[in-house]
Amino acid sequence: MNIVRYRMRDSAEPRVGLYDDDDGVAELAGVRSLAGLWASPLAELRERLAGGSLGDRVPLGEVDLLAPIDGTTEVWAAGVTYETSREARVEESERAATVYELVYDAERPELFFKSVPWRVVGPDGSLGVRADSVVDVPEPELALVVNRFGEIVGYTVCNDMSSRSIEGENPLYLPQAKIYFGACGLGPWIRPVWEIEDPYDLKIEMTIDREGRREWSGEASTARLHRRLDELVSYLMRGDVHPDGVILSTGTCLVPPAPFTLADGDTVEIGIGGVGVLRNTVVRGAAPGERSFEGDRS
Ligand code: DO4
Ligand code: MG
Repeated sequence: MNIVRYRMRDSAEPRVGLYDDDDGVAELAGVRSLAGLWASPLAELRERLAGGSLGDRVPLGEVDLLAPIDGTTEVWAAGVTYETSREARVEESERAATVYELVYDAERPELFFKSVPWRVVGPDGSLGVRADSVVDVPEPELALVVNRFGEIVGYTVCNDMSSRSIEGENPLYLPQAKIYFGACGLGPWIRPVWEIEDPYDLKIEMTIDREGRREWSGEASTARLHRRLDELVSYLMRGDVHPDGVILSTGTCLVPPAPFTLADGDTVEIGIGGVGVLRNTVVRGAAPGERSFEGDRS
């Protein structure tokens, strides 16, 4: 079972439903938003999904999947949670390398704000690359869906798009390297927590295709995560509130090495075993005004 946010092709109204390989997509009656679901404790959510009344089934190919986030649910992200990421930051930021070494082993993890829902790019949407950046990569990450009580209720795939050139210049430029139009991909849906046996044993794969050729590919596993998932959530929730729940991306385990940089038209596919595959294309360097607005402020 997967929790989906979607639109029928003949309607602008976002819906919330369940998707199963065999049965297609069915609307969850009476559920108006995902954010509303994250207001229930985990046990209640599970009962609600198991016993919820469902609308007619529609094949997946007949709906448009939307980014699985709405309301005031924010996306946050953890950084330097895999050795691969620590090494990549040290390499890209000669003058400030020690901050990354320190944070990898520090008790408090690096957590940063990533996106509000309307900026999030859903399945098949266009990711952005800043016009003032020269080295850019996608970051394939397991993302946790956390309810307002701090319980992990599901998993999804996040692409934490990053400008390595801007971040590498100075770590204080992190928000500019990480938060801009088209910088956060999310989807294709949410897999409930009770359906994933071991979140520390998930294969993460990423491919980047350019003009019909494979430009880069890599794979890793959440087994290499240097922190516990509940530890990351506990730091995110302490001293703060998330009434509509929160999505917490858990950091990248794959970084295409320099001089690799994304090009306009690249296709990025990120697959996480048991969770799903998120596929997007890249628009490089276009000013927001030159791009069609695909976000959703409902
Ligand atoms: O420290 C900067 C960001 C790191 C990051 O996004 C990651 O490790 O995934
Ligand atoms: Mg990241």
